[in-house]
Amino acid sequence: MFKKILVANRGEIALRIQRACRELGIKAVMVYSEADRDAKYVKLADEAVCIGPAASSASYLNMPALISAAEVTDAEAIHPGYGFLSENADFAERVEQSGFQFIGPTAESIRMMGDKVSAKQAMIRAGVPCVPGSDGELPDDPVLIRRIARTVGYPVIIKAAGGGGGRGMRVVHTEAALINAVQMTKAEAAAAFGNPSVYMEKFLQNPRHIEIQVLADKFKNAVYLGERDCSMQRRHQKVIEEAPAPGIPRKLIEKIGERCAAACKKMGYRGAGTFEFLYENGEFYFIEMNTRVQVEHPVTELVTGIDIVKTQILVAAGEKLPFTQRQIQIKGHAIECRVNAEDPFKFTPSPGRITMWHPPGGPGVRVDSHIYTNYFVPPHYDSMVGKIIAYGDTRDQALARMRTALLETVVEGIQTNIPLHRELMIDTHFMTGGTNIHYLEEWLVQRKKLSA
Ligand code: MV4
Repeated sequence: MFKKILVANRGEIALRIQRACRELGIKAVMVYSEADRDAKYVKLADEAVCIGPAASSASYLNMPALISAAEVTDAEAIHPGYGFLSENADFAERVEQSGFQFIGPTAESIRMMGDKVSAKQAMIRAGVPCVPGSDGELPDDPVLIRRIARTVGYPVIIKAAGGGGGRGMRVVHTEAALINAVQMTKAEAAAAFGNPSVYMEKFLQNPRHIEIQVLADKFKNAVYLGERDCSMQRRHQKVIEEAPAPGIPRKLIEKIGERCAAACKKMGYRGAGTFEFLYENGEFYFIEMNTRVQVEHPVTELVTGIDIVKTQILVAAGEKLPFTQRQIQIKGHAIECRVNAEDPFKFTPSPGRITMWHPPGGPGVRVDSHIYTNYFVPPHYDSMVGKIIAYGDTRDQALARMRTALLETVVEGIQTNIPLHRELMIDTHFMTGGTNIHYLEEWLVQRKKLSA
């Protein structure tokens, strides 16, 4: 096992990884930018290294600074967390070339999944169901593009191979709009991702976003840890996640989960990963794979009892997965509310000093957050300041516990979206379960009208 790991991230996930290290008896080296000097996990750290100024580009995205920090502290491995360099294949490669273990999949896997065209082709080969569309990159010839769109059927969506997470996509409803849309998306993709390659899919109008968590080791063992429903999102930012997904037959989840685990074995995937699907009319359609630990991993941890971050570290160190698929059982229900430092109506960021923080507690309540009374939320990074996760035997119990947790929570000095969460936890459609990816944005439009 590793003796020392460098945590190449900040905020709640840096603290989460530090906690996993402590549990494993591993020393954690924390890195921090000048804006994160006063972070709790920095004060609590075995060792901490300043890696540069506040701007991410000069600190958390600064590869030489991170690798130097690992060298001077004699760390053996680097955990990238989520965001920043976590899905950067070049970083994974440089980490390994510098003699450190990257806690994640191989650079080759990251690269393959980072290119959404090659990811989809790998899934088709592995028997994972995908959204019908172009097989691979779109050709240049307008005649061929129109032929593909007719076969797929309108509406279609044009997506950049280098995109993902909602970046570089365009919906096309008619043949008249097709060629221009393809050209525009290609031009934007070339500018944004340095890769003009685009592909086409049938546009699904009212899907849910369901994702499957996987874990794999270096010996081609792979398991799935059930699913998460992440349909409650605004502008491609998830707001609420839960596990299991309401109303989806267990047998269907098992079938798709088995395919995901089989795909991991076939690809030689290792570490934690997430297969993202759209779910519509009882069918799953793969869209993307994430090769990192995700923000919403706690809901899966609560319903499986498996520590995903600890397992990431174990398998990176070359240990075998400490459980088999048969030993994984989904028990109960978990819901996560992301707490953002933002205006709960306008969504403008609200950084600044937290003058009072009183976290919730009690049975089935977990709080993953690095904040404390007197903490200054820096304006330079993502507005998420923590997550409140509620667990119950049933979804109703998890919801009841979440309502109580949100009632107990006090954050003063900055604005947060906790009032929004309090409203959503008593919304009849959300309470029923199974709302689609458009629900929250439509709900926000209605709320605005009612308040005007
Ligand atoms: C789609 C789609 C409908 N049909 N693909 C957006 C994020 C990226 N991961 C893929 N996305 C979508 N791809 C087809 N063929 C609708 C979306 C989409 C979406 C997906 C998941 C969660 C929220 C979303 C919000 C808008 C659009």
